[in-house]
This record gives sequence, structure tokens and C-alpha cells, in this order.
Amino acid sequence: EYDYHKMWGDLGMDVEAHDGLLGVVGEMYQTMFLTQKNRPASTSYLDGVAANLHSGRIREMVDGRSEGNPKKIIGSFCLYVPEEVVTAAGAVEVGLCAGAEWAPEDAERYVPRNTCPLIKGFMGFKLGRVCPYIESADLVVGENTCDGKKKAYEQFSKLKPMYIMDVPHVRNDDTKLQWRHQVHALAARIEEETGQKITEESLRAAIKLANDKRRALQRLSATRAADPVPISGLDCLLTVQAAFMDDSARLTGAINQMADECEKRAAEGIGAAPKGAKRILYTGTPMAVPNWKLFNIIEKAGGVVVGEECCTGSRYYKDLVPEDGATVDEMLDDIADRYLNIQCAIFTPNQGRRDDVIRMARELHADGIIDASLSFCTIYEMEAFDMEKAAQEAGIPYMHLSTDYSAEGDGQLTTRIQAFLEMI
Ligand code: BJ8
Repeated sequence: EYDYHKMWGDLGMDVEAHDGLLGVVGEMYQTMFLTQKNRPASTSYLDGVAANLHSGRIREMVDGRSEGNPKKIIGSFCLYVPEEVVTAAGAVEVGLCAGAEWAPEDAERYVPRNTCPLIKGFMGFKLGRVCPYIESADLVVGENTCDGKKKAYEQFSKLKPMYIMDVPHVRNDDTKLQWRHQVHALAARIEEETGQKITEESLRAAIKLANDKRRALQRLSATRAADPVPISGLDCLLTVQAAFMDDSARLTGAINQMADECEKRAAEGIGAAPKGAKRILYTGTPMAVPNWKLFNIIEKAGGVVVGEECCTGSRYYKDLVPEDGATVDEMLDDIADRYLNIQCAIFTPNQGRRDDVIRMARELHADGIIDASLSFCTIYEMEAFDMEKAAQEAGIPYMHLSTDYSAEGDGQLTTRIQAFLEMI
């Protein structure tokens, strides 16, 4: 039996507090995921991912290092940090835990009380020393996106080595060049960290590796247009969350198996929810592990989430990077251009996001759109006004919600969601 407590202790974690966290998350997983009926058998892979998230997965990344394979771990908090670049320089990129409230009093010594829960979450996880991804990361790559994260990174960098990318907030010829420079600069910084040069072969292979994962996710997503829908929104959300933590090639294999099974189920009319269940398209702020509560509420109330226009959803997989770039520079430019198209609400204007939401709602035959922002996320709350208008114009029922990570408002949230599901 491998001694995970020793591993966590060696990483500098608060082992006792972490045991408490694992207990809570394990219980959540049990009541949210394992009570689902008619899950595709291939989702058992996800149960393994969840069970190994803080143990087996960390061990395989960290063990590699101690065995003389100096694989550096690069943490990130945003879709804008290109994994292709990190992989090509011989490191592994992981998304960092920010999906639960932890040590809020400690976090409030660094950021104001009324800060978005995602930001407070990563400050709390770091200060409470309960995230093995944060603790094992050699470098954390932040990004100047929303004001909250931008300023919180000034604080976080006091606790952890950081490198910051500057993400533009408008799209034009100037910012396209600026962003390309940012991606080239990241490549140089990661090369410096790993001592490994990015080569044509390594970058081409990294692009293919990420594209294969994205293609598998596209296949899985397409099966969700069927009624009955072959797989739950909760399981699909976890699949994308896993894409930020699990080994890429292994996960891609598992997602393709899920897609195979779901294609078959769709053809045979087998659903994870009954035929005619109210179908919801989610849009809004990202959901970091273990933030599953909204999908759980929707699906326990008899609805089913058929798509998610967000960073833990279609924005992660809908676009690929061209695989025919001839030189490292050309491929880095291609990567930059692909990432600049991510429809984050930090951009102005951001009509593309609304177009995507309406397109997805139609393709996936959604009965309604739920647009949710984490509380104090000004940019997503601002966009909700035009999102509602776009939904109205398209004739699709729409609801906006604002939530945080606490369970306090869950009763009210459930009532509102039930009413929406009945109305649509
Ligand atoms: S590309 S969505 S992952 S920035 S919820 S911390 S925006 S106050 S997460 Fe995001 Fe990158 Fe954009 Fe995606 Fe700020 Fe809002 Fe909090 Fe947010």
C-alpha cells in the first residue's frame, strides 16, 4: 500500500485538514455522481479519476520526478494558458483546485471579502495547504484576465513562483500580434523551467495530443443532441474537468470509449435521463472541481444538461490547432490565434459568445438556457443582459443565476430551477 499521507506531507500539505477535505468531496461524489441512474458503463473511468485525483494522479506525476525524470508541473487557472506549449517543453500542465470554499478567513487576509469564490477558493486552498496540484506545481502561470484574478495574482505570487501572461481584452490586428508575443514568451519561460527546447517534432506531437483530446470531446458532445440524452451533464462536466488534470493520452482513450458507447446508446434510444426530460444548455463562469452543485440541482430536479458554453465545456474543445505548421514559430502563432478566439467575457465586444450559445442551444435541442455567474463576477453578470436578449430573440427560455460555493442559497436555487423546468 502506497503511503499517500507521507506523499502529501512531503509536498508540505496540511495532511489532517486535507483528510477532512477528501472526506467531504468523497461524500459529495457519492451523493451526486454515484446515485445517477442509467449511467454509461464507460463512465466508470471517471469514478477512477475522481478517486485518484489527489492520490494516484499526483503520485504518477511526482514519482516521475524523483525517478530522475524531471517532469516539471505547471499550474494554471485559465483556459488561456496553452497546454500545447507546456507539453512540448517536456512539462505537464494542470488546472488548479479552485472549485470549493476553503479557509475563507485566511483568504480574506489577502483579498477582499466580496471577491469571486473561484479566486477566494485558490487563495484559501493555497493558504490552507490542501491542494496537491498547487503544492506540487513548480511554476504557476497566471493571466491578466478579469480584474479579480489579475490583482489576486499579485498576492498569490507572494506564496508561489508565478509567471503572468498578458491576455488582450479586444481582438484586432495589434492585439493578435501582442498575444502571439505572449505565447512565444511563455514558450521561452517554460523552456527555461524545464531546460528542454521546444522542437518542431515535440510541438507538432503536443498539438496532436491536445487536438486528439478535443476531438474526442467533440464526439462525446455530439451524442448529446439525442433524445433521450445518452449521458448526463454531470458526467460530461467531470470529463472536461478531468481534461485539466488527467494524463492526456489515457483520458483521450477513455473519452473515445465513452463516445463509442454514447453513440450506440443514442442509436438504440437508451438515455441517462428519460426521453422528454427538459434539456438545458449551460452558459456562464467555469466550474472548477469540485463545483458540481448547479448541475446536480438541475439533474436531480428532473432536467438534464445537454451542453455547456463555458471554459469547462465547449470553449475547451470546440477549436483545434492546425497540425500542418512548418516551423516552431509558425506553430506557436497558430496556437496563439486559436486561443485568442476563446469567448471569455473579459473581451469587448463579445458577440461571438452569444452566437455560440444560440448555435449550441439549437444544435443540442435545448429547451432552455441557464446562464450562471459566480457571485461578484462583474463581467459575466454584465453579459447576462445581452445574453437574455439574444435568447429572447431566438425564442429560447432563459434564466440567469448568481451562485457561490456555499450551500446556503441551495434551497432557493432549487426552487427557482424547478420553477424554470416546469415553465419551459
Ligand atoms: S478564459 S472565463 S478561465 S478568465 S468567475 S475568476 S472571470 S471574477 S474564470 Fe475564466 Fe480564463 Fe475567462 Fe475562462 Fe474572474 Fe469571473 Fe471569478 Fe472567473
